Amino acid sequence: MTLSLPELAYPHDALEPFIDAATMQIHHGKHHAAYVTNANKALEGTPFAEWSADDLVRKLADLPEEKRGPVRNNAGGHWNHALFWTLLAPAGKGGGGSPTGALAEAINSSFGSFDAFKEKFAAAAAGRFGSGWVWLVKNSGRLEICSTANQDNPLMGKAIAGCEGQPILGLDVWEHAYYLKYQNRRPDYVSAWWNVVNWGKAAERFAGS
Ligand code: MN3
Repeated sequence: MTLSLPELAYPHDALEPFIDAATMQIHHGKHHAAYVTNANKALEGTPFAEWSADDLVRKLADLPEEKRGPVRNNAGGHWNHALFWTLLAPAGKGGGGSPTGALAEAINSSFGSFDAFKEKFAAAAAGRFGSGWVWLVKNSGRLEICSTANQDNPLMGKAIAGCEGQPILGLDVWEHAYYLKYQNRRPDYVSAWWNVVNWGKAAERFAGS
């Protein structure tokens, strides 16, 4: 089994005007596709080519040293993007609004309110220097916000990624995720992104974590 590029559950223009079609085409069809190709290339002919993306990111330390760098970047990139697409939905059709149920309660009890959570998450996004991701994770039963550099993710563990737990929500803050429409205005991209967050999917991940 090799890694493969997942189909999007919505057309490229479905997230307009918050995330534009050209960004979606390049982000999914070029950037994500390249992580898949490069991860498969790095693993070709090794027993690790049989591993799932989940195993590759969780068990990075078990890989031979010369494979760890390319797998961290490319299987990490694949894992992160595969999750990211599922956490987006067209505004008003599954995207935007606010969380409900157990996830809403957990956000309120961890951060005080949904608005306070959004503020803290946006601050983490603005504060990530260079390329990376911002996460809402469930770590030892608690919700936390943390961020990772490059294509690291919280499943890689604190020692590797500086952030750990089960990702409930993830936001790509690489420039390729927003530059065509927002140029250097990362905070505007983050504000727009709230309109297309698939809270139903995040709630499912929370319930299953
Ligand atoms: Mn990206």
